Amino acid sequence: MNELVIHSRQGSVGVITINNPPVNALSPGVPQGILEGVDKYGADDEVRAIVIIGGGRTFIAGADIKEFGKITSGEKKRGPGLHTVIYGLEGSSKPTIAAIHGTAFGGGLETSMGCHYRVALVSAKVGQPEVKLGIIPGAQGTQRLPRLAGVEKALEMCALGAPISATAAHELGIVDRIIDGGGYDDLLAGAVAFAEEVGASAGPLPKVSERNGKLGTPQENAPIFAAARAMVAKKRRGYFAPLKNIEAVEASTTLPFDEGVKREAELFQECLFSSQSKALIHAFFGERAVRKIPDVPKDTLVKKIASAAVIGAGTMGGGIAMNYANVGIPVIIKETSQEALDRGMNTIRKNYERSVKRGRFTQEFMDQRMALITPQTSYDGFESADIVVEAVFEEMGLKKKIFAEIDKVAKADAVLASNTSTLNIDEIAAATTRPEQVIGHHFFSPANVMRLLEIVRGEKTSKEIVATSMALARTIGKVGVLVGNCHGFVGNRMFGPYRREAQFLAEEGAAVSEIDRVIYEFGAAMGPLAVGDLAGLDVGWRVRKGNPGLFPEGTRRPLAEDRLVEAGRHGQKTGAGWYRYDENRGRHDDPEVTALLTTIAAEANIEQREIADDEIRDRVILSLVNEGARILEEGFALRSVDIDIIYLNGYGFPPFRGGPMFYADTVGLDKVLARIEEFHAAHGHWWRPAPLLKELVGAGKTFSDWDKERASAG
Ligand code: 3H9
Repeated sequence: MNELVIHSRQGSVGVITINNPPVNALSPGVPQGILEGVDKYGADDEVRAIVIIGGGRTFIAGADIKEFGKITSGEKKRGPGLHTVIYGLEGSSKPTIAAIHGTAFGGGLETSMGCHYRVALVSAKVGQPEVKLGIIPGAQGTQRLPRLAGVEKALEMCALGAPISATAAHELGIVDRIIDGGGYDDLLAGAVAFAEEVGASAGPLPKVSERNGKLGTPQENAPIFAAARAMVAKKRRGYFAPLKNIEAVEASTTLPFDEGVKREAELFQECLFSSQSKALIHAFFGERAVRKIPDVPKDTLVKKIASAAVIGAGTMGGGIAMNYANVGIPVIIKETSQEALDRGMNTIRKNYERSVKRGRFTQEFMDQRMALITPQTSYDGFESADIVVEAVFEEMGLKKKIFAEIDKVAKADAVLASNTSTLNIDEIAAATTRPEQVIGHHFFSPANVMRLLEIVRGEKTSKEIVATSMALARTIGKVGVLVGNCHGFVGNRMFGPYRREAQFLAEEGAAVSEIDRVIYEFGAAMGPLAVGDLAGLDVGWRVRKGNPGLFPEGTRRPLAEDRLVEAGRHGQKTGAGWYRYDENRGRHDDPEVTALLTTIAAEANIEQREIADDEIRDRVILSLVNEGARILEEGFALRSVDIDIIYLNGYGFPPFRGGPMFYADTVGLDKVLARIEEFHAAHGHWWRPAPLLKELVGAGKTFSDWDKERASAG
């Protein structure tokens, strides 16, 4: 026995408890500890059955993902590890029972499927989420799950990775019994009782590997696999692993069990070494890394947020209010006129109704949420709100006026948040007598859907307000990333160059739809020009007009969007922008735009030419990298992975590329720098290479190295 796995006895039942907090991952030592338990109780005449259970809050959440990097870097060899355990559990002469609470994910579910039986608490979840890490289940999951749940369900679970409830798992035949009660003790007692029952009965033990009844015939399976491939092509465009998951499950239906396991191992290996898997694992750990703020210790006081108030019932304000209501926090929403308030509440209601229609939740649930939102035109009740979020029009004078008002009405220790997307948070904070309580909460549209929350720390923002905001982000289901106070913060500051380059390319002769196609094929949800049309071209136009300093004298400035806006083409909402839109918002190339671009080029002396796809890709994507490197160097983002998480969750950057900074690491920073220098020589000012990029290339380092060094330094 090692300390990661504890062996104990409850009467005639041997209990193997995994003790590897926080999630009982199958780290080195855990598989061995399980196997030792199986061997020990197998040899013990007084033991009639063996229960395997997770200590703490969960069963086993899967293989230890940290180990994968060691394998792909060559630091470690992949051994038989988990397979030996699974065969050991299945081959045991005494019944083996997995007792599941929390999550049985990945290798956890696979371990349980090596057992003869599975019991679970009703609150438990099971799943094969490996695909989200760019891999397939590599410990027989693709061969065992179809044998228990049937081919169709196994395909869905492996190719999409969504978990299912214990109840659903019971109905499908994955779980044999739901244990009454809600706690760990109930589970253990229920599992031991079950083990005594099966331990007392004679007869052969059921082995999942021998259960072929649900595998279907080739005729039955052909349309199922075709449908799965079509579904994946639609829902997971550009991803590698979903297709490999389908292939592996298919092997379970065409090959004998052991051969299927071999095929699974080959496909697992192929996926594990893919760049997509590395990118998705980077994103997994990145999402957790961004929670760590070096100078805000874990024990910093986090204020309890039990009530909220939002100022502004526009699209953003309404979405923000929904976030609070969705997690049961009562929220006041304030507008200046009854009419604007009614309009805002109507939008909120419609959003909820749409979710009810789609079956995402019940009418009752919607009614409860709506009841938590109090619309009003006064500041009544603000004195007891734990957080006040301002979400009014993006105009400094107005924001300052609102913050001065909030200062008078909000309770002494309330969090005062602004949803500004570009403005100086210190200037806003200075309108109050308590700048240490002011912080930016930059939500992304639609605020009730998008996962990103940029949390903008002002010069005087207190650590408590930072810690509270980070915790609150999780409570309302967002990925909170702390950023510094610069124009556009991190996301929008980088988005400027991204869209600027797209415009420059169009002015230089690349067709509008070609620019968007290249970036779409790179994996983005939408190309940069189509995004402009969706968001409204007038938004950027207003920013440019209001900030003449953005394009200093002597630098090239984008001309096309200003001309489009001035011609009344504001994007989708006016039926025309970069494209022309039909009544169903269908997008069409517009010769008028091509003609306008030719005119602009002639007037501004821009040579129009054929532009290759790789130039389009690099000019658009590497503009993000160069600006990201500057942001890092200036300290407005804590780590390069923070930038990646912002781009993955707020800007539709393809997850399988890991974010712009990780993508640059993957390409090789020397190659990235060479390309940027090439663009600098050809296009001047905007492509000056970021000094940090040069420094990293000089030292032979990556952005990930930079993050690691910063982490170990502080
Ligand atoms: C697999 O199983 C392959 C197999 O087929 C076998 C092949 C041979 N490994 O998310 P949290 C860490 S692939 C290592 O904040 P929650 C996490 O980084 C695996 N570390 O908690 C964090 O660390 P820190 C398939 C892991 O309550 C801490 O635990 N399984 C792992 O919000 C807490 O995590 C999956 O993909 C891991 N497997 O959510 C499941 N899991 O505190 C991945 C977590 O230092 N995990 N950590 O930042 C999850 O989905 C969630 O963690 C879970 C808990 C839902 C379990």
